[in-house]
Amino acid sequence: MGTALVYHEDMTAARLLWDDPECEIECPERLTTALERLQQRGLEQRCLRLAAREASEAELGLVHSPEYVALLQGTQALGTGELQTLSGQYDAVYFHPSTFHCARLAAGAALQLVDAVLAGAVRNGLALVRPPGHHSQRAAANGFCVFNNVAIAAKHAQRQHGLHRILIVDWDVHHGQGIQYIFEDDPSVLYFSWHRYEHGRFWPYLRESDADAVGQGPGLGFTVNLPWNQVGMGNADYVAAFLHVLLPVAFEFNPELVLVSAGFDSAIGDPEGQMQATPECFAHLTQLLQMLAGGRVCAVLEGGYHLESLSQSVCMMVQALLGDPAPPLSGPMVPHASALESIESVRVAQAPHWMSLQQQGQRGLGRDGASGSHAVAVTLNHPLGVAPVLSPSPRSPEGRPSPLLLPGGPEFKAAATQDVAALSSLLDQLRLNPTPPVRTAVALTAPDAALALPSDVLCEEGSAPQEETQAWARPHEALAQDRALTALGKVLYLLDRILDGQVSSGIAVTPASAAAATLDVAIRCGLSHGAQRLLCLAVGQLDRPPDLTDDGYDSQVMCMSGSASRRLEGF
Ligand code: Q9C
Ligand code: ZN
Repeated sequence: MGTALVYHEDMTAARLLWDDPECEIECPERLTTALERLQQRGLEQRCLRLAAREASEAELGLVHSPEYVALLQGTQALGTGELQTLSGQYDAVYFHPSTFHCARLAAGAALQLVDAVLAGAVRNGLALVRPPGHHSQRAAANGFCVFNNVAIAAKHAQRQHGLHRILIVDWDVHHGQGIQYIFEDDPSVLYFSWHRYEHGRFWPYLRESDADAVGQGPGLGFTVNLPWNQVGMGNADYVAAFLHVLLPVAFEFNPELVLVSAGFDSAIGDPEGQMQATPECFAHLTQLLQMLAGGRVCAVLEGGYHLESLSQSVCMMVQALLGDPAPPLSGPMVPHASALESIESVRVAQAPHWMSLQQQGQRGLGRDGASGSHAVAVTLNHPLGVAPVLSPSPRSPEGRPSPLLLPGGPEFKAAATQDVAALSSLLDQLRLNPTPPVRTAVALTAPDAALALPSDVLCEEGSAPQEETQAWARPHEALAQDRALTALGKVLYLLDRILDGQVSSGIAVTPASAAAATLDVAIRCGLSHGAQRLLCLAVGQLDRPPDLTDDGYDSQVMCMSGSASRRLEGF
């Protein structure tokens, strides 16, 4: 189950034929630069390449009026002066003789992607398209958008594939009011958008972009607007928005398909958005979305006008769709006060419609333990992502682990002032750390084999085909006499494979009585191999908390358990 990349060179044909500073940013290079970077990084080659087709008149008619489609068809024969006059009848739009063809390809690309995912040919994918779609309405072009690609794809998924619940995540920095209007009374399509709003003082200046616009009639609660009232929102703000607004609602909605209006004008460097989120953030957002709808995520490009930031963000998203680990996020991960206010205002506005946003709707986690076994998942985080060899990373003068981009430090300032070189070198560093050949290893002995693991978890092979026959099962058999030692052997075996870069993550099973002791050793093993910071997460009950008091590791380890969380002294 792979990742589709839908594209057609013809979509680079439309371009601005007269002087208009507002529209010139929507240029053909947006597509060519992003595609070149995908090829450079070897990502395009790992995708299933699909050539975009044109959407049919009937398909455009799922969203748009016949008169509007006919008007667009007529633009193919117009001269430059006539095109400019017609463009002037809409807000922030330009037409070119090739616009109709490009816009039909853009909508058709979204349809092909949805068809490929729902037919099971691929798990997910990205349609690289222009013109974008989310501002366009039943009978109006708007904000560079001609046909509403994502809305058409959603209607198509309902009509042709019988879907009942579709989630649209619009992370473009502008409000996709076109999508909102099309589905505002429809409870089968949940529309989430965050957008630069500045209390209504940012384009498109709509009252209905605010958090209290929650949908209408049967669609009440199925429109979720998160307005950013200040510029400069960054990784912490975006992640907080996902964790505290989108994901609770989305899990409760339980979509069968996720469509992403993937605009990257919400990334650092973009002249429209003026936000600060780094490209890696989009890898994390993409990973989070893959927890929904069985991983059926169809992304369609919307905005994104800083060519370098756009290309890197697109690469990050495709990497995450392909299943590669996401690079760590830089910065202090503290949301802005204004972001928290916005998030709280959405939660208040949506609370009547979603149990997951109601305090009293939250239940304590029940005890696991039907099996009496304990799964120990191990993930090591390195400042540069998954590094084959862990080495000590530099520390700041205060003696704390140093993130890649120090707030106020030179790299951070360079990025903040849109210095392309800083972002490039960041991404270049990431290329030095290849994705491990095995994504998830499971160390099992015979009695554990009864565990019902998804078939694609076991020994899933990565991009290096010569590794695929390697046997990961039954490690350290010499220790088999003692269950606890066997369990420890399995965990250490996985740790070794993670530390030498062969495996990204792993699962081993230990008896509940040995879980804490196993963790004690695993933690020491990880730290002695050079890990700087280790998070120990216990889901369910441990027989006792891990004991780290005697050898000075406590400042590098944070332990959290399902029943209580303990932040160790000095961390
Ligand atoms: N400086 C998309 O991103 N101009 N459309 C706004 C405010 C219109 C953006 C002017 C921006 C349209 C798909
Ligand atoms: Zn936008």
